[in-house]
Amino acid sequence: MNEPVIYALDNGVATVTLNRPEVLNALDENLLAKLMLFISRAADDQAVRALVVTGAGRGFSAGADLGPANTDSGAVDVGERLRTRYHPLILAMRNMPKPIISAVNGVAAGAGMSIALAGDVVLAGSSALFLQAFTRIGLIPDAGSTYFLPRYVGEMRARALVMLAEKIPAADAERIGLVWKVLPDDELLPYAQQLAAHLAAMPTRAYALAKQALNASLGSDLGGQLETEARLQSEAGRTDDFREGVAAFRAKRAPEFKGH
Ligand code: LHQ
Repeated sequence: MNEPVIYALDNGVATVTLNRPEVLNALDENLLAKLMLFISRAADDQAVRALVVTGAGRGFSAGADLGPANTDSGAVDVGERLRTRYHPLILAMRNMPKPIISAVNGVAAGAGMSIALAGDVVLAGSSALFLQAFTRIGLIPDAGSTYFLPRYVGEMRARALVMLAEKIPAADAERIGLVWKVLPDDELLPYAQQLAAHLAAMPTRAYALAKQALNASLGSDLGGQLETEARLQSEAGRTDDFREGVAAFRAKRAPEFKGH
């Protein structure tokens, strides 16, 4: 049997590939369990300093697997499935103490789109599509989509994305702020890995702390957020990488960051 998720580590970059291409990487129990395992491994492994999340084949992920084992009523309480499988995953991605690049190589639908949006930098291939598929099958957006969408694209666009459930081409996704950059399809993965390699050579601890500050931002008032920045900056100011960054600046040389 094929592995539903492939994990590869190269030079500080972990590439996590969803691997059920015959169903556009639809998310079943097995895939979700493996994905969670690899995300946790990447979080804990000091050798990993940046991640790329992508899909095998022509899709990123078609969202929750709609096969009978996953959706037949009576067999599954969707809310419980979310709590046990999706929420730990989305939280682990947001709290990952290293940068995550989502390389959206094809359709990202439903909870597959939520997973893509949980990355820090979202890249898309030019033929990628984003689809809030949920209401098409009588569900509401989940796995973080109602959190991410208003924050990324604003309230009005979020509502239209959810209610119209149209396929949004990559170029439009970039225009409305769902995507950082669109690449030609065949350049997407090499670019994502190059960008991740760059991030892996940067001050990893500072990224972890910056993510904490950004995670806190939208639920905070200005005074509270300033205090959060000061608290986290105290920690950044004590890292070897901060000392190295300043020393390199003064010596007019390139810094050599260690990640701590
Ligand atoms: C699939 C799927 C799929 C299984 C394509 N499952 N096989 C829900 C429930 C439980 C817990 C938690 O959360 C959720 C939240 C959600 O994620 S709800 C949203 C679920 N996803 C969808 O509703 C999307 C369903 N898929 C589609 O609408 C289309 O497949 C898209 C627009 C993604 C792609 O269309 P096409 O490019 O035309 O491809 P296709 O439809 O021909 O799909 C290719 C194959 O993949 C096909 O199998 P087949 O044997 O006919 O070749 C599909 O049946 C299979 N597939 N999505 N979610």
